[in-house]
Amino acid sequence: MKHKDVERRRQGSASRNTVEVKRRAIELGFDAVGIATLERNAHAAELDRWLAAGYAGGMDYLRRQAEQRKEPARIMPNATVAVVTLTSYFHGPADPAAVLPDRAQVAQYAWSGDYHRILGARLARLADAIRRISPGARSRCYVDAGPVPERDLAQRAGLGWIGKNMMLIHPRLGSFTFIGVVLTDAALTPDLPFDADRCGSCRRCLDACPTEAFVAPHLMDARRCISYLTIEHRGEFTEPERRLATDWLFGCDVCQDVCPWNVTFAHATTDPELAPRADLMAPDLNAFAGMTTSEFDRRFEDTPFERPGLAGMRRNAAAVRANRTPVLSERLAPTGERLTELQHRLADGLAKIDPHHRLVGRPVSYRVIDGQAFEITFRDVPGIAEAEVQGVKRLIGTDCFCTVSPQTQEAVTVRFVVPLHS
Ligand code: B12
Ligand code: SF4
Ligand code: SF4
Repeated sequence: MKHKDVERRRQGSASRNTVEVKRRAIELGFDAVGIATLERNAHAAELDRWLAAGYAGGMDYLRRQAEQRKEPARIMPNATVAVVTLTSYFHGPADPAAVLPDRAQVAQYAWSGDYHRILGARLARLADAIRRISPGARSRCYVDAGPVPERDLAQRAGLGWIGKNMMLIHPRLGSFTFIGVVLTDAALTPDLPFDADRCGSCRRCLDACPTEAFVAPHLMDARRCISYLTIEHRGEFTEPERRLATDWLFGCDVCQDVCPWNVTFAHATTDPELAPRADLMAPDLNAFAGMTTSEFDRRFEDTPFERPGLAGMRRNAAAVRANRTPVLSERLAPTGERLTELQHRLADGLAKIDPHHRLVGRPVSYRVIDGQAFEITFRDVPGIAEAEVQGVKRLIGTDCFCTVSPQTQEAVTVRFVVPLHS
């Protein structure tokens, strides 16, 4: 047989096998699947710059794995392609204002049992299917573990683009998805990369981040990211870190919650294995303080809370509690007792007049303007009623004025300015 015919046959069988592998992946419950080549990561230089700038904080494993992330072909000998899957874990728009005062917010990806186990088992079944479809093929499965550049591979597999918030966004599923990868030496036909950038001029995610963690589009200082602080950071928080953690007990969804591709297109998942658990969606803030390790293991074994462990969850809960009590910044010290008194009044009063957490738990900052006035700014407020504004003014108890300005389509910034001279 001529070389050309052999090649044509090989390609024919590769594309038949590819169709079959994709069909099987959807049957197994993945929401989307694509095939990526393993050529050098087009964003290798960005990864180097990111690491060199120190933005990875204490995530030393990212430094150790950098060479493989840049050259994914080095991860598994003889691997030729990555079968990349997306699984939506979106449970619909979350309403932080609905979280009760003694409960705290958790990022949606952690609302169900451990995705490493659930998707790991699904990927193992997909690897079995690949072996059956392409006899003798060897595979390795990864989900959020190992030196795999998952978002880059997903983009290369045609599954979406990398948004300004660094999330892989699928045009139909949005960004609340887990990426799963099977590296394999089976002969499969790669998809075309998703080359379009559908963020356009939007920058909602960058503006909404409560900690200003984005240095620029596609560039995050993880040390300022609530997700890093509450999940990956080891040890106690410093005072500035504690403040950055704001009102999140575990992870953070703000830069995804505001994204139009989630707001408009994403649908809540019906995946039974990813059904939300009430004890994970909004845990009792006070439960962790007195919990023993064995109780924690019994209740949260096989959940994402295992990553920070009991010590980390205790630290996070203490930070949320402290952040719900407005604290004057040190910069205000010279203005003395009057401000301290105002702070106490706000701390005690807000909890009572603001049961829906319009202001309590929102990122808050304080500033003295020219030694003349004291400005209190609440960000990410999901709307505020005139009665609530009047309530705060009464708490402040002295002449002050309030401005409410739009921050995003869903959130406003509320400022109270209090004259200091009288
Ligand atoms: C370390 C890590 C984190 C860190 C750092 C996050 C970050 N943005 O890098 C922290 C702890 C902060 C984190 C947070 C979260 N994470 Co995380 N995380 C990872 C992990 C393990 C490695 C990512 C990494 O290498 N980061 C370093 C950066 C530099 O690399 P990168 O993110 O791959 O980015 C590449 C591209 O952005 C590209 N690039 C750079 N510049 C440019 C410019 C342009 C124009 C383009 C197109 C591309 C591009 O180059 C980079 C390097 O190759 C991956 C799993 C994995 N193995 O990949 C999960 C992963 C990225 N995380 C995930 C999730 C779900 C989250 C959270 C949503 C969890 C939460 N709710 O709290 C948040 C989201 C925060 C955010 N906006 O990114 C998912 C993302 C799924 C998706 N659809 O994108 C992943 C893929 C895990 C999984 N298997 O599902 N995470
Ligand atoms: S996860 Fe939260 S803190 Fe981190 S970048 Fe997104 S909005 Fe900012
Ligand atoms: S919020 Fe806007 S800029 Fe950010 S990822 Fe979504 S579309 Fe892109």
